[in-house]
Amino acid sequence: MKRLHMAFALLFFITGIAVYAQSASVTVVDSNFENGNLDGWAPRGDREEKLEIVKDIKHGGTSSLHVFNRSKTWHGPIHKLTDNAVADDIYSVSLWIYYKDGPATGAFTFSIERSFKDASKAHAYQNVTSFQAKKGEWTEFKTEYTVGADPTQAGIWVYFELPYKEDNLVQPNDKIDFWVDDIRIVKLDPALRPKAEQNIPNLSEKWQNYFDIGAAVSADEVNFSSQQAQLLMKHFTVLVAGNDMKMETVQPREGSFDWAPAERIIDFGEMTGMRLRWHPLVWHSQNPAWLFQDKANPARAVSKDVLNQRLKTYIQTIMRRYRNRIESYDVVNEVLSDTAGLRTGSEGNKWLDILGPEYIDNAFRWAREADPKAQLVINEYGLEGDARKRQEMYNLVKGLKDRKVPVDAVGLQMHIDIKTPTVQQIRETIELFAGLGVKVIITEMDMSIYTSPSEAKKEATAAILLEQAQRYKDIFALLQEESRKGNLGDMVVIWGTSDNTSWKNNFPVPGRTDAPLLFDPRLQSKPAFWGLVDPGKVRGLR
Ligand code: 9MR
Repeated sequence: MKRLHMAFALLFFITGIAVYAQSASVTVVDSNFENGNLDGWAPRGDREEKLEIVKDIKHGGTSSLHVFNRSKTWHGPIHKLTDNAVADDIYSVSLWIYYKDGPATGAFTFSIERSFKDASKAHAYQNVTSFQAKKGEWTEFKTEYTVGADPTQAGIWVYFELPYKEDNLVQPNDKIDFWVDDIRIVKLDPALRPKAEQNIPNLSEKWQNYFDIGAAVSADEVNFSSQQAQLLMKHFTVLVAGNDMKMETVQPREGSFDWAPAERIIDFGEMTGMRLRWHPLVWHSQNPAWLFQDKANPARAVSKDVLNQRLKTYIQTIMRRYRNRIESYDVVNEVLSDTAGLRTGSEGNKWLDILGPEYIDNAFRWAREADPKAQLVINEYGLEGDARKRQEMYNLVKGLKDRKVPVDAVGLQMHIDIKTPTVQQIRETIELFAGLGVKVIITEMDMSIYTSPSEAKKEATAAILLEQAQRYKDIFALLQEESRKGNLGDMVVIWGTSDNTSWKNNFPVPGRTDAPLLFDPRLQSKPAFWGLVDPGKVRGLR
């Protein structure tokens, strides 16, 4: 009997060591503020806001951290995580938050600040996620942050703030005090990181007779050692940047091109044999300020001649550089208004106001001149469900064709939701443009589980994921049919890989998480994925 006990004790001891040795998670921050000091938390920015330990309001124990005297949305507490950021490290974050003035529910944002090995380089800021708290109640908040692959980064800090607003737009509700408590940040054991599944079918292989399937990514995701990269290499055969090919990144100052972020994606694509798209060349959004300003007097708008020159130089610098490497370009993006006609300055489009509608013709002509073989795309959202916008795109493309402007394809972004548009509307849209002798390609597909901004945050339940899978399946069946008819170009691009990377999280509603893609936040295949590769594996799919 005794001996048996000893044997068990020994066994427990050994397994204990094994478990201990395996779990290399490291607690980096463990702040309950019980010992009365700030524990490494500091006010960020201009140090106008203040931090103090208080005892009247607390979550656990006897004290919490009170943040007060805030005057900017970004005033809040900050804490250093490391001086040496290591790509793919995952920090798991949990904390409790409280506020007592302002709206019944309030959004808070969890953000990251990074420094660089080149200490003279400005720090980078990244909003990781937002979350909702209820007035007068302690709310728990949990998230994970994965360190990106940027080889130039150095230190990382975490901070909490309110959703960003320009300083001159700050309202009293943006300046409220808040309290935080029981903050725990753990650097996860690499063994606990999400792993891309290896023994599942390859998405692209399944559709290869019809089209390639692409993904929008960020430069931070294309690190060969990362699981995100495993997912890309296994399932996708086309790559595009979600943001890193936009002009604010590519040409931050006139004549000074920063190719590095886009080229991390391009290099990864070329090394792994993927086809490449560029998004976008001409857009009204995410442009550098200098673009529309007069050089000598930035308070004045740039002249038509100079802006035309800037446009031509931009298009041709990119397309000559990547000739025979990038196959497909969104030459112009979102040129249609949400109400009528072309998008004007009142909807943010300075191109039209300064250059007139011929900027569209010129952009395509300059693009063709720079790379005669590239596929030139006019990219737009919402054509399927909006008959007016669809017809206006038809008229626009017909005009381009009549004037012999070299447009090859209409890009349907397809940021759709779980109910609309109908498969029939998508069919009509594809066939309408095919009738003009241009191809249709799908450029930014995702499928929100919400149908309106007023819908409250909800769990992606099994029933919702099944409904989503059914719709992905039905739409791809249509795409297959349209491909057979010769109406579709040979790329279908999904706007992200796993749900945690989607722009739909926190947009248009801060704190609302969405689930629009084919893989879940832990990189596991969702029913929607199975709907596209092997529907028999999902019970309830028709
Ligand atoms: O996915 C992009 C997101 O990360 C950016 O915050 C957003 C800013 O405008 O742009 C997103 O991508 C857009 C694309 O460039 C054009 N079509 C709509 C996409 C979603 O907004």
